[in-house]
Formats: sequence, C-alpha cells, structure tokens
Amino acid sequence: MNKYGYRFSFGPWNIHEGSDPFGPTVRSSISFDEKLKYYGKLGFDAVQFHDDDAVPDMENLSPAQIREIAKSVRKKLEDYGLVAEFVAPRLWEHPSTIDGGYTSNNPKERAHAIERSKRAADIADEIGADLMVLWLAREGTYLRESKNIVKSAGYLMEAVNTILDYNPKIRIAIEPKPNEPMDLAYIPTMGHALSLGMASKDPKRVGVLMESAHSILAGLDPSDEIGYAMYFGKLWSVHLNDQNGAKFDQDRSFASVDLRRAFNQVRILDENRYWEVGMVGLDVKAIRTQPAEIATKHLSNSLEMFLRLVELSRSLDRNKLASLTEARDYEEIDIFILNHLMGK
Ligand code: XUL
Ligand code: MN
Repeated sequence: MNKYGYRFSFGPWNIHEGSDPFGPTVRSSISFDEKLKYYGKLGFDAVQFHDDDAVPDMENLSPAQIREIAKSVRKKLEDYGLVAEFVAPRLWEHPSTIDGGYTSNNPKERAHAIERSKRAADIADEIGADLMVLWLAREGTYLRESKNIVKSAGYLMEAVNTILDYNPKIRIAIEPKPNEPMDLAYIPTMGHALSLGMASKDPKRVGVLMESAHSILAGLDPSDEIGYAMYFGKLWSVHLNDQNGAKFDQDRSFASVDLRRAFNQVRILDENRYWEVGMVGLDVKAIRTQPAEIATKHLSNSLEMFLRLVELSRSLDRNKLASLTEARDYEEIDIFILNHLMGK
C-alpha cells in the first residue's frame, strides 16, 4: 500500500509473450513463480487470477485436488507478502466453450461452464479471495440468428444465481466488454452488468469491474462508467488501461493515449474514495516490440501515472472549477484543466 491508501493488482497474463493473431510469441515465457517476484518490486500488492492461472490443468483434476493446489498457491502468495484479489473462471479456451459457456446452445456445454465456475469459486475460497470476476468472453454472437437473446439473458441470470447459491460468501463482479472475441457480446456496458446483478437473487453480492479499454470500445467514457457504478455502490474492481480508438482491445499502459481521460477516471475514483472499496487493477500489456528484459515497464509506468494523477486530482482548485461551472464558462474549464495537466 502507498501513502494514498490505494492497493494495486495485476494478473499473471499481464507479463506475457507478445503473440498476436498474426504472429507468434516474441518473448520467452516466465513461470508463475518468477512472475510473483515482480509484484513487490514493481509496487503491487495483489494478484488477479484466472482459475487456471492458480490451478493449471484443472479440467483433469478432481475438486479435492483443485482445492489442495489452490491452498498451496495461497501459501506461495503469503511468502511474497501478496494476497489474491479475485478469481475469474476462464470460460473461453476449452473446446466446450467455442460458442460460449453459459449461453452455448448445447445444454452439456452450459452445464460444463457452470461446473467450471463452481471450481473457480472453490479456488477463490482456498486462495483467500471473496471476489469472482466474470468476463463473459464468448457469451454473445457472431451471427444474431445463431442464438436466442431472450433465452441467453436467462442463462446468464441462471449462471449468476447458481454461483451465488453454491458459495454463499462469494461476491461476483461482472466485467463488461462490447466485442472481441465475439462480434457482439451480451453484456457490453456497465448498465447491462448492473441490471443483471440487481435482478439476481442476492443483489448485494453482485457488482461490476470497469475496464477502461472496454468502455472506450463501447464508445463510452470510462469515468462515467466508473461514476455510474459507484453511485450504486457496485464498483468493486477496475482494469485501468488505455485504448487508441475503436479497434482491437489494446490494453495500452494507463494514461498513455489520452491523459485527460485518464485524469477523469482517477478523479472520479479518488473523489468517491475508491481506495476503501476496491483495488486498482491494471490490465495492461507490453507492446509487442518491447524487448523481454524490459517488458514490465507497462505495469510500473501505469502505476506511476495513476499516483501522479491522484496528486493532480487532489491539487485541482475545486473552488475555481465551481465558479467557472457556475458562470457556465466551459471554454475556460477546458483550458484550466489542460493547464493543470501540463503543470501550470
Ligand atoms: C479481456 C479482459 C480479461 C479479463 C480477465 O479483454 O480484459 O483480461 O479482464 O479475464
Ligand atoms: Mn480486463
């Protein structure tokens, strides 16, 4: 933790080999144990997990074996002074999730997705996290005619309710994303995620995770998505990063594309005391060109930018902002904010 009270997290996938759909890996793999060493060095407090980041090959293990391995990962975290922030079921790689897990047209595949989520909840239990993140990667369509949206909404509701029933301690944070890998996802925005949670059987235990790049891909502003969720007390995690327009999901370093947009995310989080409710997750990826020995700078740079923007948010002359707002001099607000960001 730093002097502002924020805790930072990232997932092992954020130190990665650099493959993309058009080319192979360009950096060699680093083992999970090796990655753990970076957390403290880079100023991070917590690890975000996909279920199989914690328990590789879990599809071929019994529930008891899965719990046993998860327990040993918790010990490993303790050795490094780290904690687990959340566990997310990886419902997008297994052959039975090719056309979605919870919303697959095949009932056996839907059942598999639910079972997998229960195992992910077991892992969360053993690893010491009370939060499960649902990024609903393949819950959507390539072709509108291929799935029934009304039924699919019901399947998603059923999945959330089943997880809530299965583990009465777990909280769920739904991470919306409008597209990629699907053409269109069923839960593209904060509003979709919040309504699903609020209609669930235990709304107190369902919230959201806001990822900057996903909001931008949806044509929305991340700070508004943050603030809307915070009004309802539902923002339980974030994946801050940046994104240069509506193209593939870039996961660029936080603030690297649009400094003012990043400032506003930090401002809304800080004004609403986010440090009291959640960790600052940085879902950032090194650019593919980055040499292996220096392929963690995206993480430390993002963290540094977040803290510098906290300072800029706290030092903003809010009386001046209020009087300019009162006078409806929004042109002056523009230059006032730009000057503030430029250190004037
Ligand atoms: C996908 C994405 C994932 C989730 C975790 O775009 O953001 O990293 O955040 O599964
Ligand atoms: Mn994410």
